[in-house]
Amino acid sequence: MTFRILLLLFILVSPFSRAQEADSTFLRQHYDLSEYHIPMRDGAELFTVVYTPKDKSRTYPFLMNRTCYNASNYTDYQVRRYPSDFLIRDGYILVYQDVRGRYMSDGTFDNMRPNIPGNDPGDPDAIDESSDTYDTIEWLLKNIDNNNGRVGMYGVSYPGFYTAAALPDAHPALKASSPQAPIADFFFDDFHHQGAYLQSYTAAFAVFGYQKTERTREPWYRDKLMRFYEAPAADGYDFHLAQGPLKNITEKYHHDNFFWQQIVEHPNYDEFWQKRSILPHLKGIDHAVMTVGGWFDAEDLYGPLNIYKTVEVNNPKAKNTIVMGPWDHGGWARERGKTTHNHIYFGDSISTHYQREIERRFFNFHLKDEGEDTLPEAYMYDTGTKEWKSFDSWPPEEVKPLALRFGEDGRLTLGDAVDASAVFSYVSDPDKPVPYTSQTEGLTFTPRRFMSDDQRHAARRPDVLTFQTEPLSDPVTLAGELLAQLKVSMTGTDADFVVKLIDVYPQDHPNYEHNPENIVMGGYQQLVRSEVFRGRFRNSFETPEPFVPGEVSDVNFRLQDVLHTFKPGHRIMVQIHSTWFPYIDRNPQKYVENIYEASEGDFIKSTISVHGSSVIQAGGKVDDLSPQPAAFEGERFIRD
Ligand code: PG9
Repeated sequence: MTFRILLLLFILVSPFSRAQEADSTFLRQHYDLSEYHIPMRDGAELFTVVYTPKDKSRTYPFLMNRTCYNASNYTDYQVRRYPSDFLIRDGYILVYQDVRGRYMSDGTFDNMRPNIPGNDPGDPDAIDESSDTYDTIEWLLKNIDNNNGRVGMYGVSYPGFYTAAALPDAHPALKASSPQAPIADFFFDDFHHQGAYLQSYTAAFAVFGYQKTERTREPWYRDKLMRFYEAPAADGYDFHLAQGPLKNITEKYHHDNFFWQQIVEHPNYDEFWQKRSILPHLKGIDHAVMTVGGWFDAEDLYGPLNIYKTVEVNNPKAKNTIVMGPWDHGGWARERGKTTHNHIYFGDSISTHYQREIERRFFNFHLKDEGEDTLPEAYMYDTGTKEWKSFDSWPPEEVKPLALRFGEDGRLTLGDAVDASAVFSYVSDPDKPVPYTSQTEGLTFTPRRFMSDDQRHAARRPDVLTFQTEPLSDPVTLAGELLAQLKVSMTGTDADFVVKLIDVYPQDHPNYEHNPENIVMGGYQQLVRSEVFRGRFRNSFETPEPFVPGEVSDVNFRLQDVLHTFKPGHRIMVQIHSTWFPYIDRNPQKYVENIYEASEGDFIKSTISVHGSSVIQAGGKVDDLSPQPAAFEGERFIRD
């Protein structure tokens, strides 16, 4: 195997650190390890690893992590940072379970298995992640000694989804849930962002698109994953551009991948996706929920923000809180001493602070009646001032949205109306797409680093509109939601729109001390928030529509929330463009029914215009003018 493949496997099977070795030693000294096959109501057995404290003088709550990423990774006294060292030492019954259809568990895997409302233990056909969790908890309470009758759940990423998926019709013993970087809806998280496909995820499909044929502790899809890495590719941009249309990826890499086939067959937000969103089912929750996310999470940012907001709206009885820190995907579970994203330094031991002062207190209070419930409604990190801030609501009710408007000569103004008759145009060429990173990177398993990356490479391109304020005389804090309200026209009949919010450093800004790549910060254009929107969905995610050439259309879409203070001397910048590669697949810009089946000849240049009456609403709670994803529940479609 080449070094690259070994490295990928090493990344997939997370490396041990000294701290983890310490965990392992402590676990061996203080915990007993057992493995079980727990029967579900339909007879399927789910493989479950359980660590029980040796000290039988007291009882303990359960702390459960349900995963599609191999519970056997947590056996042999290796728990790999899950949960934190603090919780391990406080004493819990630690539970790790392969979800249905994965590794050592029985059954068929279904990505984001649809929730079936209600819970009838006597109905072996109504199976979902909620019923599997319910049956598991019932079994644990009856079969594991020294438990105190309470259960906590946590999980990062897909396991974060399984934590959220246990919330509807939850078992009464479930008292504390912490969905962390949870997926809420694969049409808006991970594989898609608002209908556009993340081409940077192409390799990841191998992990989720093949059914295993037996109980196994090893990845059964490894040969499919390696298809993607056989030919070393130093430059992911060139590699993906050389693939041409997505249908070539189907033929070359994913011809036998059931999940990829589902993606291709469901390019619009139809029942297939609607049934897999967990958001419409987050009701009837009456226990504590702490949702955790990272402001620089390139994989699941829609999920934590929308799960928190949906629980808040639908469940007045739930003790519902959100924590958002300066982390990338799951960064709070790793302590590297100096907390940085890329090379942007945020402070020391921020993950340890979170683990010790936030997460540990949350579980100990709700599962052991220890300590006090001091967590605010929203504990959010300001990525500009680099400090934690507490809010009584999120988005903060006291904040009114600021209007960012576009003027001639690349001016961005705050609040003033500018020349609505102005028109800003660029020629978007899918054969020369805007790179999504300033660096050359190889093939990613999933994108990570770009979320605070320098944007000067894009600002210098003629197919990127760039607007910026004068250097600020006073600090400007954007706290809350972002809505892009674009008025657009084009010569083509389809287009994507990428909007970026950027913090421009003064030319004389010093370099960061902790800066191993020696990146020059003078004039740095730090990405604060970005989002893509596939314009065909501007009126409905279920029913796409072509644009009429030359006709001005409204394209309104949400970027994910921010908490960022732009300091005096800095500038606020907005960039707008229509390709973002290979993070996002290329829109042909000639409307076709299904972009996954587009041919080379469908890809055309298009002159795209953004009109001066466009505006970005920033901060607080914005008018939600973006198309609302329809909710499927039972036999009825519930439209917001
Ligand atoms: N964000 C993680 C992921 C999902 C699907 C493909 C690749 C990564 C996760 O949610 O586990």
